[in-house]
Amino acid sequence: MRIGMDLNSFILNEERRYPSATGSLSRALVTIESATKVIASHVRMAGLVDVLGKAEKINIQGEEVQKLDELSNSILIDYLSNSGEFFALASEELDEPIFPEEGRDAKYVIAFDPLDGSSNIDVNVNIGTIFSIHRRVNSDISDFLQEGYKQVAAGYIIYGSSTMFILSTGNGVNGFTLDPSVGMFILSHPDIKLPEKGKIYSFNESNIKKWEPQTLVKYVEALKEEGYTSRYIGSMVADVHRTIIKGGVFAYPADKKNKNGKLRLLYEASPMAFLTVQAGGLATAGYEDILNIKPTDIHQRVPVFLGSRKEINQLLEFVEYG
Ligand code: AHM
Ligand code: MG
Repeated sequence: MRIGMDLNSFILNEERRYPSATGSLSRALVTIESATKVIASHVRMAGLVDVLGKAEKINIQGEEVQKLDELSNSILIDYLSNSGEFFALASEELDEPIFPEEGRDAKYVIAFDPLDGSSNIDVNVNIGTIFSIHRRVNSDISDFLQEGYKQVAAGYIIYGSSTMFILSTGNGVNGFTLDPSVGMFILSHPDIKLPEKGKIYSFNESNIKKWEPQTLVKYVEALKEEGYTSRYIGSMVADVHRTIIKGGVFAYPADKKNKNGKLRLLYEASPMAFLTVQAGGLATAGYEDILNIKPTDIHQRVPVFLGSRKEINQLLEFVEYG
């Protein structure tokens, strides 16, 4: 594995490590790569869409202007369904999973958040796509209700000052940066490891009075005493990306209003927990490791605390869950 290798070559190299591999997962990942490159190109145009599409919401090519999150969802559904590599698709944007005709013999199911942090589009802040792949087992909706530790692959694409693809197939975490001049993701961050300890905490502190349990407040006070600084973008992909690179803690706790927090287990918490743990960090809901939670509903929410080992262990000392 060398810096500068492109994502496709990397995926094929990984496949070679498993002589019995059929190439299905590789094709699945390449499909995600293609779809997200298309999304990235639309994200780059986001500021112009309203301007170009003002006339009756029809854009310059005469197409109807779709909201970027809906568009991202349609692009992913289109690519993933047609690939024939997925038996079922579950999207944060859809009530029910899709079982594409082309995927009836496929080996995998995929859950995804097509455009996370979409409230940030209007202000040109980073947003992203998150995905989580499990093996097909029962050939029904219960295939999405497998624990997070059983993920075959997980990743996110961050549409930021550059576009990056962060991927784990259970063998560490690697980061690829899109080189727009050639349209390829290039390995720029091999074998990402979270620092044992960071300097940043990332919570929406405006909810502090509502947090449950309230012992969390003492935890954040302790971090402040220790000299931590605060960063909160409000795009999970961006906040988690910073946490994975720089260490520290990202959290979305439960609160009086959101008894299970805000973030979704399948589309957000579980893939991000998989990546964090693969990068040497920890990810917990407080009462249980996120990767050990067996989902009961495809849209269920869960409290999220993830980051460096020091901060998460400290959190577990402060916060008592009954
Ligand atoms: P979304 O799926 O509607 O975009 O919501 C998820 C986002 C996450 O990206 C982010 O971590 C969180 O919501 C921010 O929530 P809040 O504005 O309550 O702090
Ligand atoms: Mg989301």
